[in-house]
Amino acid sequence: MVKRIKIVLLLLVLFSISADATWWNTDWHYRMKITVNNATVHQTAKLNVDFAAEGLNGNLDENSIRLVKEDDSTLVAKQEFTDNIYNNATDDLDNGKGEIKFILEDSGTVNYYLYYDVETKAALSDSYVINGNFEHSNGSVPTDWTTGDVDIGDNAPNNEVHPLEGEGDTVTVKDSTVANTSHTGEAFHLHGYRDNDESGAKQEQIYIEKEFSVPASGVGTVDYWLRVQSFDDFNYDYFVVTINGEIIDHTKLSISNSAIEVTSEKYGRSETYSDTLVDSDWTKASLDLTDYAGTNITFRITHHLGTDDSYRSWELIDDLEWSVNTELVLGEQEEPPTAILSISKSSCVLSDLINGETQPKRIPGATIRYVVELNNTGELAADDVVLTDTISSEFDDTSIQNLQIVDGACDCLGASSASNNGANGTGNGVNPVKLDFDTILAGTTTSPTQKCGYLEVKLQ
Ligand SMILES: [Ca+2]
Ligand SMILES: [Ca+2]
Ligand SMILES: [Ca+2]
Repeated sequence: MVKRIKIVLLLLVLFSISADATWWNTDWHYRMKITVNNATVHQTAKLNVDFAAEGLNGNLDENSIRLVKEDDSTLVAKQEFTDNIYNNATDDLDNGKGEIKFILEDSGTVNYYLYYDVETKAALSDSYVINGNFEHSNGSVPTDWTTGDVDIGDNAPNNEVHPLEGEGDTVTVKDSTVANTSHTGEAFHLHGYRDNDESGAKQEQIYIEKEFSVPASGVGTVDYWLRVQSFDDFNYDYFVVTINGEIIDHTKLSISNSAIEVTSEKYGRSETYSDTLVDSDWTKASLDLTDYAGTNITFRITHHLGTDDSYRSWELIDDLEWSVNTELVLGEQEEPPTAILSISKSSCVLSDLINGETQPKRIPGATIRYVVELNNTGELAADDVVLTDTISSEFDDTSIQNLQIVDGACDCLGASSASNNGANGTGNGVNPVKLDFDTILAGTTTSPTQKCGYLEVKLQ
């Protein structure tokens, strides 16, 4: 009599997916490739990204953004995402778009990867930011800039990032209402004497400087936005730009603003000093960097004050950038590769008590071999694969034995009995059975990576 067997398939596969070289970090769920054309090392790559428009569902976590080199493993050393700037204008926070900037580390036509997520990630450390726009400052301290002063008297000058806590869009100085807003974004730098009178009878200097490397070619310009707010004129209080300590020719800064007088040596308020504030509004300075190609420079803006006790002057600075490369092409949003496992289970009769191994039948006491084949057709390896199967009551589960895992496809009748189940698997006579497949490497649809699990059990 052949007993009809019901096979209970309660297959539970537990596994984790391991990363490989095609995805920088599988904790991140999205990326886009950025191709940079005509790149030169040390240029500033700049592009605006609207993540929702690129297909992101959900709220972008601004802290998750990472620029990774083409090797898909190295973080770009200088990179930032500025949420409140988009297309060179102030943009809302937390709206899934903003400006990407990073310093190029390769020349030619090169790829980078922009990784991002909707899940919360830790922010990159301050050491990565460029902060020409002051949006990445640490409170009032302009991160990645250096500030200093010379021959300062008793009264403290301004030399910090604004707006400070509690400051509004305007402040009152000497009965004048004065704009206190950035060029773009929220933050700007202010140096000079705004909040205090000058110290008197000194040659005070208050500076801010930034060091950077000028590319060897594709040099372009260094640009910054400035706003002179001053009661004192050019002959007493003025601004001097130096590179590596040498005064530049200021007429080459291309400053075009009727409130500002520029000579080769300096710039400042054009109108003579008075009790009426002159505010130049935001104006752009731009200097060709060709003379500094391939060198590291220190770019310093110093406010000199022939100090008095009442005619204050100060300057706002924002949005410094240099050697900008905008020849960036954004690829499509990609999601990480995964392991794709498929399972098939079958059985064969090895022997029975009457016929032995010759044409054995599924009768009580027969030894049945079960085989479970796992195929990985995905681009990632599956790690720690453990398959759990409950042997039904038609079987004598105390007879479970010969659990083994073999590379390749299953061969139910051809395999030899053996035991090699892994450390996370079960032993003889244990039900449910756990087969420890360990790692199943990445495969393809046409050439899957296969492993076969075997076990033997007797019918009741
Ligand atoms: Ca934004
Ligand atoms: Ca700013
Ligand atoms: Ca003055």
